[in-house]
Amino acid sequence: MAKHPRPLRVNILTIFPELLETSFSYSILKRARTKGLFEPHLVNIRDFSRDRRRTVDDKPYGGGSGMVMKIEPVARALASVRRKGGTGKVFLLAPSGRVFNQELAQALAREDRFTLICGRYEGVDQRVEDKLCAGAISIGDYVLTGGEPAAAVVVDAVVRLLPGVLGAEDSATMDSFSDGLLDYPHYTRPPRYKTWRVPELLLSGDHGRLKNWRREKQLARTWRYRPDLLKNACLSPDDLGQLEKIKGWSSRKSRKDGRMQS
Ligand code: 9D3
Repeated sequence: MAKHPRPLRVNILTIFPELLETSFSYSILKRARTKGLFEPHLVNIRDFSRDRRRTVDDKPYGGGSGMVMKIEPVARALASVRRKGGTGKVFLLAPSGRVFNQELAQALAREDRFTLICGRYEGVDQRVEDKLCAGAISIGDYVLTGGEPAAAVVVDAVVRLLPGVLGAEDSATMDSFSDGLLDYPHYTRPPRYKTWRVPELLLSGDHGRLKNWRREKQLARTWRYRPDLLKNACLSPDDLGQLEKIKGWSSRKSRKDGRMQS
């Protein structure tokens, strides 16, 4: 851990700051704040509306259903952040953005600050993304009611990567995921719950067989749930042999279960 870790400052523009406050107040994120490693700064976009009703949305040009978030309150909220030390890179959270992943989380963890804008309604005036942002970020192919849960996801993934946030144990664990495969299954006591047993091999203390078993489970899970990951995974000749066996098992199983033609 660095001697003088500088906190990561994350500014979040939203019309529901309370919704995000709680997501930074538990567990590892709470500890990161206490340790001075993470400083969230929530900005209520509505505070930057100038009419009596604190309006932040309006009807879309060209018609259509739903409302669009206006640019002025967002631009003024950003300007206020700029006056108080700067925004860093600014991202709009939107379903049409670049899909968030671990690589982007790592890049953001290297910044000293960044700013997220949470959209609401059917969308945000496009000039916000085009003129005020470095880009737009989506967290995946499903429809949320707004950008706030997405901001909570981005912040969670980034903050746990900051030096000093996780213990040395966890950091070592992270290395074992860098091969691009899914994790192996985990078990703890008791060895038998009702009739459900922990795999015998895990109780045996045979480290050689344990290592092979875990690797095989990683490969089998990845093949089953995320075959797309195998294209970029770091695989040894042994892994490739193992994988061919797994594929054989799963195609025979599929025929047996009637999920395949032949
Ligand atoms: C049919 C048009 N809809 C786009 C899929 C409109 C729309 C739905 C939901 C526009 C905005 C939203 C609110 N979603 C977000 O603000 C959002 C989001 C998401 O819905 N999915 C994944 N990532 C994100 S980041 C922000």
